[in-house]
Amino acid sequence: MALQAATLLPSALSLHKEGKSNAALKETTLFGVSVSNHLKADFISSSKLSKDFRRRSSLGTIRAQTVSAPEISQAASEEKKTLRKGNVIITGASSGLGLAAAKAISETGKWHVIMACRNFLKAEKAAKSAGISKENYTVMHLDLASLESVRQFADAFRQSGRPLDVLVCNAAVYFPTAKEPTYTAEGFELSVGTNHLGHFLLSRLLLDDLKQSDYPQKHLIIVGSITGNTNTLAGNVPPKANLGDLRGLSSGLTGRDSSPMIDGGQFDGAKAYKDSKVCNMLTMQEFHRRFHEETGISFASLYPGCIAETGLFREHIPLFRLLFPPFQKYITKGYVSEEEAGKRLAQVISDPSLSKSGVYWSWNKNSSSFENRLSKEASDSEKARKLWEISEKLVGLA
Ligand code: LMG
Ligand code: NDP
Ligand code: PMR
Repeated sequence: MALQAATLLPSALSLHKEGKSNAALKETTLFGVSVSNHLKADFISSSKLSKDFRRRSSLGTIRAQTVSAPEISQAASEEKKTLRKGNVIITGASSGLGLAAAKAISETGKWHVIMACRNFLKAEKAAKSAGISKENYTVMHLDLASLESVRQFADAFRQSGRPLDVLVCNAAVYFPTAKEPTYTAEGFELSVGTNHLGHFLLSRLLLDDLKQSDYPQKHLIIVGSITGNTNTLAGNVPPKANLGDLRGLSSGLTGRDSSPMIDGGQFDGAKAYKDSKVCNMLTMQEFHRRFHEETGISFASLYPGCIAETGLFREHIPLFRLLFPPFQKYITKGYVSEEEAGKRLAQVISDPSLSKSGVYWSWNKNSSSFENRLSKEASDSEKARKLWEISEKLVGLA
């Protein structure tokens, strides 16, 4: 792999088509940037922002509670109507991007976060240590590697009586060093089973709830990634994503009498993850085509930047975990902190200027969002339709 990656580099440099993306590896910035400047910048970015946020959100609460004069009480109740807290479910909010987004969005004071997590205790602890106020979050159990658990979660959420305004499919697993596949409760290869099939069922089950929302922001967000997009340098680091003709998926990804890989090939953990991200981006677009006009729900995906220190890399070799962050910071310049990535996802959740449907959002070096282009495969509508139909069968919806 090291050799493959190294030999890829010279040709890969000219592959960059990300336009303004912060993910871009530019020849000019590769060797020309002073490392010390970057080190300074990194040290300056502190937790100041979270303190500012907290101050703002507590002010918001006080203002809402102190309105008492009769002439303004009607206005206040009008305001209350429009200002009810939004409810957002974030899967995998117990670490990394999901936790950072939960923190960022709850600190606005305008959202209640349902942290949908497989490890209840870990999620509670994570919320506490991130400083998310009790009244701004609820932890609910969800194990995406079990379709039964997904169904139970959807039922339990409905029984809670909360309206649903935004669903964020964020959780993921990545097994870069696994020699053999592992499986979900229903026997699907674990990365595609969790990252795609679990989320596919969850989104389908909760679509009606989203539809009924009267909130200004009404979104289904599915986190994608640059590594699933072969129109980028990062997407060309082998093994590359490729769903082929979906023959492995059609056979159920069981690895027994059929392949555990979507394209029907040999098991490769890194490829399975990248394939699952392509599924995430295709699914978002298929949702958009089928349901945007009818429901008014906005469907979006995003690449928040390379968050090189999250739990996603927990299964990677220690050397990778050591070198990957500086590599992304100083060489590719694609690095973002969990805090910054969390703010980006929070933007897609609540910023009206990012409410366009069917979009794959990315951010440039100045942290400005833009509508990015997906690779040929990740925007293939015929493949998206086929993926949808096969996935429906696998999760028991058809
Ligand atoms: C594989 O491991 C798994 O084995 C496989 O199962 C699969 O999971 C796959 O795609 C997933 O990954 C990957 C393994 C080897 O990765 C690593 O162990 C580390 C890779 C990360 C980065 C490489 C680090 C390079 C050195 C960085 C130092 C950083 C510090 C900079 C800042 C200094 C501050 C003081 O695979 C690799 O990918 C390794 C490839 C090694 C080549 C590295 C070159 C990258 C540099 C890019 C610049 C290029 C310029 C070259 C030209 C020089 C000419 C003068
Ligand atoms: P983390 O590992 O930090 O977070 C992943 C989360 O998913 C964890 O909370 C984890 O739970 C949860 N999870 C895993 N399996 C399940 C399951 N079966 N049921 C419920 N929850 C589960 O990684 P990141 O924050 O990096 O990843 C978040 C998203 O961002 C992913 O979709 C990833 O593909 C995407 N992404 C990440 C990038 C990066 O550079 N890190 C770049 C581009 C996209 P637990 O805490 O219990 O392990
Ligand atoms: Mg990649 C612009 C260059 C760029 C960016 C933005 C990423 C993001 N990566 C880039 C370039 C390179 N990477 C290059 C040149 C190499 C060869 C040295 C390289 C290697 C590499 C590895 C081994 N990169 C990786 C790995 C992983 O194991 C990660 C992965 O593919 O997980 C599926 C990864 C990533 N690089 C990224 C991002 C965002 C990842 C994390 C994967 C994801 O969340 O989708």
